Amino acid sequence: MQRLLMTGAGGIVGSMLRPHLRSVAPIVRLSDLKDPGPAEAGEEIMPADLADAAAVDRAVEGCDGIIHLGGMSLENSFEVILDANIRGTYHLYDAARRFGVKRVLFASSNHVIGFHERETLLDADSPPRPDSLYGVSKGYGELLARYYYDKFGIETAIVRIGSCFPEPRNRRMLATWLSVEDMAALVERVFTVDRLGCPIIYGASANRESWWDNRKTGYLGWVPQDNADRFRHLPHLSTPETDPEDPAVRYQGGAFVPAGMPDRR
Ligand code: NAI
Ligand code: 15L
Repeated sequence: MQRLLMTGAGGIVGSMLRPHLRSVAPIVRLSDLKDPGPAEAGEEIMPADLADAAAVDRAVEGCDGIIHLGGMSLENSFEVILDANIRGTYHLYDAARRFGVKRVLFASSNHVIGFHERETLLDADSPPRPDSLYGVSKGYGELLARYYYDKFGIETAIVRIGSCFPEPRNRRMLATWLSVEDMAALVERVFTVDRLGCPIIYGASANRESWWDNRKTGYLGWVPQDNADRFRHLPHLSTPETDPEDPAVRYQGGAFVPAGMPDRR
């Protein structure tokens, strides 16, 4: 691969992943609404609003692979989600089709399945149970990825990311945490494996507590190495959760589950 596009490059995951991409492609094109900072050797900066089809075309043209992180990453109004995640992901895939991009990593989310209870072990074939409009929009992105694979042969790794942050932020993340090193190892597998197809992969480290089973994607050879347990001693992670019947504790989506509907813009 000669040129890899990463959308959402200025965000939390994009900023952490950026230094790990040198070994994946000689040229990395970084795109976002916001400034991801100056280009380093082997990098290009190309701002684009995902809602702007022409801008997305410019970002995608000339690239061989895409890591699609850009978009609204939390619950928000339908209008915001519509532009960033629904229109934006369509613009990205249709540009990929027209400019001949063959492989994509789509940052989906655990909030596609957030209404499953924690004691239910999920795998790639578990039914979606979104916990938010945000989760619904990621489910749409997953279907779009599947459609562009079946119809046009564009391969996508659909990664239902758990919680990708430098450290787990709460007790729930002892199960959902994904270290950037494990994410980078997944990126490497996605862009080097001979055949990718269109798998659904749960993006979590090898945490002792686990709600997700990735055995159906064992062919990728991705074996996460990190474990959130090394943070368990931290005060905010060692305090027991107060009420096991609290929906934020009972369901996999955590605080997204009981959160109210966002106001209309
Ligand atoms: P983030 O919010 O820090 O980064 C998203 C980036 O997308 C931001 O830099 C933002 O400027 C950009 N963006 C938003 N709307 C845009 C638009 N209309 N056009 C162009 N760029 C736009 O989110 P984070 O945490 O880095 O997540 C990256 C991706 O991974 C997101 O798609 C998120 O939904 C997904 N994800 C992240 C998880 C995590 O734990 N960090 C968990 C599950 C999914
Ligand atoms: C997500 O999808 C969000 O983008 C991220 O900010 C976290 O809230 C994460 O899920 C999570 O569930 O911890």
